[in-house]
Amino acid sequence: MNSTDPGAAEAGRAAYYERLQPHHLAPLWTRLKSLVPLQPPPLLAAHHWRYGDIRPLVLESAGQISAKEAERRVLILENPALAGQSQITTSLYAGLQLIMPGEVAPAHRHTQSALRFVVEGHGAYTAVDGEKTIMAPGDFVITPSWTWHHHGHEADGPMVWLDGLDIPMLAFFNAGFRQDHEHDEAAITRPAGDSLARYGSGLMPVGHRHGTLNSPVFNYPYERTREALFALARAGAPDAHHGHLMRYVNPVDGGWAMPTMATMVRLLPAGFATQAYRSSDAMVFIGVEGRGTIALGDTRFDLAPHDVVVVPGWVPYTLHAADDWVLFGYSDRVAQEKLGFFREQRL
Ligand code: 1HN
Repeated sequence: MNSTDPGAAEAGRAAYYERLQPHHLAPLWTRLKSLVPLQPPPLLAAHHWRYGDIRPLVLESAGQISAKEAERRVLILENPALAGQSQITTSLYAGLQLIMPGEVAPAHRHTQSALRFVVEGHGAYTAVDGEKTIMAPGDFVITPSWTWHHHGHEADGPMVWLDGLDIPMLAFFNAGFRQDHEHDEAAITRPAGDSLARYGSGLMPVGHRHGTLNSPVFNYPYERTREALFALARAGAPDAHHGHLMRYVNPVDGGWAMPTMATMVRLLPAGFATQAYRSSDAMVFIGVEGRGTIALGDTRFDLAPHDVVVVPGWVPYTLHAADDWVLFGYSDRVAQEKLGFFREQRL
């Protein structure tokens, strides 16, 4: 090969690469810069689901299939850049689940963890690991990995909640397992409110030995969350980049409530606008109360309550509250932190 002739060198390399293929070998040097990018490439689209637009379609699903037949009657919120992949971000899943009076979504368990954020309705319950909790709008409920869970609805009217799961994360590790319970309803072994009394009241049983990375509290009622947020707003100024931002906490160790999904809620007082912020975790937001705007570059999403927005990681965004605005969010931040590569920047 003539090393001074670039054309010949190129042809020589191409032939060499072809001879590598049957041996299942590949040259790193053609790929290194994309394998190890300077910063996260734009794999996700930012997107806004207006609840007012999609609610009729969610309710219509009740006429299409029962909760029992569906197992979980859910419309998946798919990132437009990941169509067909059942993902809202590269690591997370989101969906809107509907349960109607008298229905049961049968018991199963899986290694994927789930969170619920209640959107509308009253009287439905979820049972997790032997305890039922009646859910109300704004409640944040967790279903830890490998815990039996089913849902039921013994009151009236449709009930809708947002499901967040770490499905793509488990798929990445190829560590997904599921087991279907032999009965539609798993046994209830503890009274409603038991875990909140034991672990969610600033108290804990002496000698409690905790065997999981999840919070032992599995329903964080909105009534309490709201009271805390508004008390904070009365007590002091909001953070310039976040507003009054709080995370749901595991009372055992003070960490996040779940090991794979970070969950947080914030209040932005009416008229307040944040400074730009970015972080390496893509965020899924859902409006709770009031209205506000999420702005990324030239894109502005005006959020009504129950609207869902996904913001890709490392894209600067600002929040602007039209009213006193409560916003729930989840991301894979907790996993990124534990693995040591989470980044954030206040701009
Ligand atoms: C699941 O078990 C639930 O328990 C919701 O409500 C959504 C999406 C994929 C796989 C399992 C639930 C799910 C899910």
